[in-house]
Amino acid sequence: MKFRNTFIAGASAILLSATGVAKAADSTQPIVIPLHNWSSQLVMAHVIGGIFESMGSNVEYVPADSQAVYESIRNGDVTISHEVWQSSMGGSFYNAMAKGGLIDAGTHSAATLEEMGVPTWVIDENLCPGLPNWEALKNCKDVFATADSGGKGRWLEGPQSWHGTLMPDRVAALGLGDDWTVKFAGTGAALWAELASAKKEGRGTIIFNWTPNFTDAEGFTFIEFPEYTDGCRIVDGGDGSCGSPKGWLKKAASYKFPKSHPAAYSAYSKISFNTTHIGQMAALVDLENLGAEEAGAKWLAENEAVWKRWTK
Ligand code: TMO
Repeated sequence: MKFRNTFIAGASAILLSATGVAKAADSTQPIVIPLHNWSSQLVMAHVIGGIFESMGSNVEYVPADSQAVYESIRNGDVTISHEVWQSSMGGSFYNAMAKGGLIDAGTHSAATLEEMGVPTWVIDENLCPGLPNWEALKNCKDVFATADSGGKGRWLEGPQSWHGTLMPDRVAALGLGDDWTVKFAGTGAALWAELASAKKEGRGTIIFNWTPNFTDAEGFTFIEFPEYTDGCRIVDGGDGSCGSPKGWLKKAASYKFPKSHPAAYSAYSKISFNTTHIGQMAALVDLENLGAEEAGAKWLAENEAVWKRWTK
């Protein structure tokens, strides 16, 4: 009996590829996928998890901080990070890579921007003449003042876990500190609630936002700040008076993933979502009010032509 069990286990761990070369099968250990606090990332977690499951892999989801996750991947607690946004996460990603244990598993085709901006109707109605040039902000703090902003314009940043003091640093570096104050939203959903209420009240609002996102379809205009250059941020030794980079969106993985799950890793390395795909994923949650898991299942069912080819 013992011999037979060992034999079966051994036999099932070997597959023959088309070229006739023996290949190890994927481990039955779960692939650990992190869950962060914005909608496309949560939906894409379930999309990618569903792709892995369709190939026979086991998957586990864990809530994770979007900066600390790269260290968790390096340490082996998390297997992948499927939305590495250059502007907000590039630093943590490269720091972990330099220490060893984390690999670059490729780049999505979507280009990204994470930046302050206004709903486009604010520009169409000329609430702050000169926008989207940032210098217009020097003359219209009153249009963006709120009950909690102490007479200054309110610059509504996302949750502080996304970029720390990047925006307060920028406001100070651009000499806007006397007129503008940065407030942090508690959640991504609070940003969308603010967009909706500002529109209803016909009141100007400036929020942190990004593309790809569901707001691309509604019209959102990013403010044009002094151009980003390598090293311009305070964390990188600069004075902080620059905007965000027009960036990439990468996929990170544990260096062990290609060996533990060769087939799943091969699919993962081929996954490339574009701006439309990512906007759809966010919209399923932020406009259609689905849960992330349900949204992921719906997206997979409606887009087999996009993802099935990556599993082959
Ligand atoms: C990382 N994010 C897309 C929320 O800017």
